[in-house]
Amino acid sequence: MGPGADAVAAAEAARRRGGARLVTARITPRRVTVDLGGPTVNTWAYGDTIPGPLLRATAGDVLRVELDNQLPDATSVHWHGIALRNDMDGVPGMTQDAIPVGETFRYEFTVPDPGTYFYHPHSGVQLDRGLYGVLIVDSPHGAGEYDAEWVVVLDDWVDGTGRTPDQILAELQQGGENRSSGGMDDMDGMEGMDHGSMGGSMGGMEAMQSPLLGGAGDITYPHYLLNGRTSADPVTLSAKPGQRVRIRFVNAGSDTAFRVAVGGHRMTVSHSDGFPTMPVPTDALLIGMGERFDAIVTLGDGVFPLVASAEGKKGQALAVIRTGAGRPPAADVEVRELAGQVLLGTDLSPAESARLDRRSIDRRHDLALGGTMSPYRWTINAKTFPDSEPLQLVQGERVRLRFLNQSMMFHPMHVHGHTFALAKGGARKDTVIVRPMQTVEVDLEADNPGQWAAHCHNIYHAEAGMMTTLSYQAKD
Ligand SMILES: [Cu+2]
Repeated sequence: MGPGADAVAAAEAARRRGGARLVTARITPRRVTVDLGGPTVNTWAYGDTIPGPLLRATAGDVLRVELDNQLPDATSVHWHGIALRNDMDGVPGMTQDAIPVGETFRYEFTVPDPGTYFYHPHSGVQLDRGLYGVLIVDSPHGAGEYDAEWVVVLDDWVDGTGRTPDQILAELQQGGENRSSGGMDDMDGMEGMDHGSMGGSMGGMEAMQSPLLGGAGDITYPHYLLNGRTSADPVTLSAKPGQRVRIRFVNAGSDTAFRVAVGGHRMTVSHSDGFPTMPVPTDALLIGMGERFDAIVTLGDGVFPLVASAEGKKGQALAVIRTGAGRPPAADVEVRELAGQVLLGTDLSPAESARLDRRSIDRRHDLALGGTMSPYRWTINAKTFPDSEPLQLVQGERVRLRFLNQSMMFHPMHVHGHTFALAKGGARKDTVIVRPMQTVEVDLEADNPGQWAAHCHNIYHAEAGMMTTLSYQAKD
């Protein structure tokens, strides 16, 4: 059942309310020169800033975005986390043709659910340039109980510092000896490798291990950004002492999970991938690529660092929270909370309103995750996309997906067009970290017909094959 199927239009019609408000925007991806707060880089971005324009709508609205492709390459936009109509999902070769250089494409779809989302290309490794922006969908029933809101977008940055993401992917794929290993198949050859090869870009096992995630990434980045700034010249977030602030965290990184914390404070997690959770206080939060978390913080009086540490890597991004007098923190400030209690998405429970109804499972699919560094190849069920076997489902079914990580690298697995529930009463999510050798089961309601990508949100893994299709079949 393709993106042009009647069932896709019918699903959209069912979402569309009479008199729905139309929210319009125009986004122009193009080459830019951007100051990252220290380094100035030539890169690709959605306009003059990184992140790109903040889009905001209310659940039930129709979002219409004209995408004017001024890049030197074909592109597309994926509306990450939104359960939208399949033909607007932005996956070239699956839901649309790539938008050619110099042409425009109109994305238009109903936004069904409130929450924190983001948009980015689904073309090659373009996401690892400056091409990302946040989409906030407000509830028609009003905001929650907080005084202010901050959007905090995290990114790992290399573009314009001597190599492009495309060059890095090519280096990984050209491979060679002296390679570090993320894949099981390479385990025997790990000892004694020279990890200083490839111009220092590829991490060695020592440098790229996380006690929480195992293999923490394939790439060492020179910079980590918070709202487009390095820690050398960070953004300042201002509020008043005692205010309750909702922080909307988005990890737009391509190969880096971030551990976030606010110095001198605890955070109370309230949402995961847009959907409300049972509130949980924590010192720190681990955010995989493609994941979003909202947390409430009640602010003290003074100046505090908000730190996003590159998990298992060297470096951090920073924001300065200012509610009163005080000196700004140093770029390499150490925040005690980062070493405290760390929450992952798999630790959360859904709020009552986000619980998936109890139902028996109609269909099960296994997604075995594997890979090797040499050759650079990441697989689902031993296949690389587009040679993978599509996973079939039928509208109306309850489907259980089982992610079986058979590699020594973590994979944040993302499913398009649906928000799944972590099995056995876990939180609603669309992206979930699967740790090395871990199995994670998720359930989803097959209620959005079409052809949907399911892939690792490490963009290098996805490009090296770790992607498959959830393929709705016609009912007989
Ligand atoms: Cu992966």
